Amino acid sequence: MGSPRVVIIGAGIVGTNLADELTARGWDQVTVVDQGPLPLTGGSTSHAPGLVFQTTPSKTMTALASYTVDKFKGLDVDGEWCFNQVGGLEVATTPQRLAELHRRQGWATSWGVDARVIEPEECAKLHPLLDPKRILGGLYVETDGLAKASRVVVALSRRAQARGAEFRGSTKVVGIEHSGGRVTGVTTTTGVIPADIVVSCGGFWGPDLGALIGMDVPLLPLAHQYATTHQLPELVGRNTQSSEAGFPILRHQDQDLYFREHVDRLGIGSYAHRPMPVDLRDLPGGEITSDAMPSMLTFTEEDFAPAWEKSKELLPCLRDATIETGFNGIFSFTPDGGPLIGESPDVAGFWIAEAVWVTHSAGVARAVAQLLVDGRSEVELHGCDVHRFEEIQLDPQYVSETSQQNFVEIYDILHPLQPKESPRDIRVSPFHVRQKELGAMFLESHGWERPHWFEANAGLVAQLPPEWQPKPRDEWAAKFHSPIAAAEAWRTRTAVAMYDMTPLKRLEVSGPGALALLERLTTAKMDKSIGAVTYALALDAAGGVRSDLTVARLSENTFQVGANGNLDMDYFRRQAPTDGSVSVRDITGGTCCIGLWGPRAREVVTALSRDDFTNENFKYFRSKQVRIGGVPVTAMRLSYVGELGWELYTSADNGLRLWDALWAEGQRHGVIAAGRAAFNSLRMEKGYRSWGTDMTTEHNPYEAGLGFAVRLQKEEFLGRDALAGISDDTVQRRLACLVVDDGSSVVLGSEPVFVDGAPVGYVTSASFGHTVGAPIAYAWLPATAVVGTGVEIQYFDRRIAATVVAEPLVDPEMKKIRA
Ligand code: FAD
Ligand code: THG
Repeated sequence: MGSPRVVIIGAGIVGTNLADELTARGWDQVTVVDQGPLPLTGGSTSHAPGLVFQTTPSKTMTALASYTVDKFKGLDVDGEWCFNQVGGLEVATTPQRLAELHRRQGWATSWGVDARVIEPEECAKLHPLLDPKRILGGLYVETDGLAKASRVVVALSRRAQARGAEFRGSTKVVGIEHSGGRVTGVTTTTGVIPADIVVSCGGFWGPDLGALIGMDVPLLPLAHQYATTHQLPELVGRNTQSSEAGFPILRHQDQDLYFREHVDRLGIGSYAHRPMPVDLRDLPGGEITSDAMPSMLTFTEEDFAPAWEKSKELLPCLRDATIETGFNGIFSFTPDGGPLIGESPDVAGFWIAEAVWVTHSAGVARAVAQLLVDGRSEVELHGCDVHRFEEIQLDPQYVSETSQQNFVEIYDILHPLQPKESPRDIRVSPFHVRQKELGAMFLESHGWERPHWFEANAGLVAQLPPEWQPKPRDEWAAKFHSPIAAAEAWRTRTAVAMYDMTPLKRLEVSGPGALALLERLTTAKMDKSIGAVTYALALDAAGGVRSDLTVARLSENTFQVGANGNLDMDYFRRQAPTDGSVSVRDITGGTCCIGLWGPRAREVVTALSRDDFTNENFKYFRSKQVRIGGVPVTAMRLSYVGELGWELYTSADNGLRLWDALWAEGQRHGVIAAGRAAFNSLRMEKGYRSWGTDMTTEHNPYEAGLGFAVRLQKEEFLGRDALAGISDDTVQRRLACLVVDDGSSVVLGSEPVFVDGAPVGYVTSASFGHTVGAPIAYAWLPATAVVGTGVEIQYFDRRIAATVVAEPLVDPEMKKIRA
């Protein structure tokens, strides 16, 4: 028994890296097939200018890029470079961009990449074609540079071949073979290649390859312009044919442009043109040759004209220059800009790794190799997993519209709360009409419209006691925010509020095998009485937190799982036994939920029901089938905002009636509708983590402050073995709660945190804590940063003093919530 037989479709930068990573792990039965000739197949890689800028808002994407840099640096082909570490420079021509560069410098610092914001003169010293008078400053990352993608594929295919991999060019895959729900091989133009695992690394052809087995691949091929000038006198004699470039790669995001040298010419990439989606059916068929590359479309000069003018403004030497060549090159865009990694939901062993830039290619390939060989990637992948999307987001029209918007916004300054412009209103809860009547300000998430605050509550701000009065925020932190959130938090803590919890992912896990499945996949004891609700973690094999869940036992064999997203659905479905003893259903859309929370919540439900909501007969973390205002409801006594109250679930058709009943009765108890802004603040004050932001698979439960949810007495559960020897006392880092010293400076998340002047961690979530009257933040810090430690948070170009505090900040004795 050797290693599994793997077929990789696509010999571009991703497929070739994957062959290298797999063979490096001892998998030697790897065949890479490509429809085009080798090594230049005619895909996006064949002509990619290969700029590698590592800095992104995402920790994962930066980690994938940094690995690519490290790996490519160590490669060569017969002594010729694969990575030319010329550095990366992003310049600002507006004050807003300069501020943004400071924010980006913060991300780089958070994710461990050295970056500096520098003065115009220093920019011009590094890149003498720049006119220092035209810029306000720059962000310089010394370790960025140029990847020679067309050479990397040669270096890596040689290395993989030496370890036993086989590469076949001019071999088109026309079918995926499978049997009994497992992939068995691929059919090509030259015959069938049997395989145990098939990984599609087909780049922008991904949707076509996915279609061969009915898998949705939500990417859109878009053309992007790249032009090269004639020889520039300013560059003559600077570079050799082999070095190609010496100045840093350059980005001018204010005009959607980037630049690199090609010996004595300058290459210019532009995103400044209209989105140009490409229909794969329109690409010329026939044989692919180096002269007829399907990914290179004819240059449309008129689209480039404005970019050319803006280039001349930034780089004066271009004023007398002309363009020699250009093309409209095709590559992939996705609804949220992230890559697409994952296994088919229907055909086991069929994987995809697509919509990946050269920049992240080695990192993605390593992650996929680790998933295949070890079952787990060391870099956290939830933002890359193809199953992060909801069904509605897989629709080609949705993919097209959102991916085009991503193209347009590629270099824009985006606020963390920035809502999609379109499409909107595609998923609404049954309460949507009422929320609109109350002046809800909606933001969008996974297609759902979610109220962030309600203008109807504006009048309450004036009624706030002095200690609850909202404090002024800086312009950036005030964006997509309203002081009304303070009033909504106040009413939740002092009276009662209705929160729309409908978008919270809900699964029904049922059948004779349901209990055993949940016991195996979670850290808590699940064999409890009917009506029990349990907070539990799902861990991966290495003990990393892959989700946190609430599990309600509704009957002997029926459980309702409150989850974090579609990844949980995908995971449970995959893990369910194939014998039909467990059914896993996504019941989110067919049901709805109101979180009714606050000290007066009991008065409201009691007035509307004959059921018993007393503390004696409806305890904390219990659920019951009840009737409220005539509506059948599954009530669960728990609260993410940390107040007395219930999550009230009913079917979608009954939702509006339930809302209206609670609203009408609630008037006597001071009820309001409240939104996500207040919600997020309240949950942080109560110490509740948000999976994906505060903790991920990169963290174990003890580091995340969730050790209480792990029941080691339980015999077996996934991840248990990995926790041996780990406890609250042994961890080296911790998710810590910070309070900002000045009581007013709000940060927003992902900022670097300094202790004694050195960057040691980063903020996960942050908010103003209305109950405590100061901004709060959660941050990953070394375990040595104990309660009382003073830290600094970098916010743009400022340092904000904060202190590590004991948590939770509100109701640590659980008096309110258990009342
Ligand atoms: P590809 O290189 O397209 O490889 C996919 C392969 O699959 C192809 O070789 C194709 O022939 C093969 N294939 C498809 N269907 C089949 C089939 N049915 N059977 C067999 N084989 C098949 N990225 C950066 O990081 N930095 C940059 O500066 C940069 N600049 C760019 C500039 C331009 C003009 C363009 C177009 C792209 C740029 N990119 C850049 C993006 C980058 O080029 C791509 O994201 C990357 O090359 C994709 O690599 P890949 O291996 O996924 O795809
Ligand atoms: N409601 C429901 N399900 C959910 C969430 C929710 N699933 C996903 C996500 N949110 C899970 N997060 C939490 C976090 C904390 C709590 C509940 C869900 C919570 N924690 C108690 C505590 O820490 O004090 C648990 C106490 C206990 O274990 O008994 O309530 O919002 N349905």
